[in-house]
Amino acid sequence: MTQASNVKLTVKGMTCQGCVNSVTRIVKRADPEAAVAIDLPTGKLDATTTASAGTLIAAINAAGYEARAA
Ligand SMILES: [Cu+2]
Repeated sequence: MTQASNVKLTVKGMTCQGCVNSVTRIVKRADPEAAVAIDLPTGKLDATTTASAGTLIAAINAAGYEARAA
């Protein structure tokens, strides 16, 4: 069993609450139990999750956003 850890990312390309919802869904697809907080103005994503930062970055970028380690 993988221990949940805190993953902080910066996500570019989110322009509205719909984008925030989309990115939140992407994280929850990788880990349904994830706790996700996203600040739209700064693009800061803070997740407590068993998914790795690399997994989340790849999934978010595949959806057309630009994620990187914060
Ligand atoms: Cu949007």
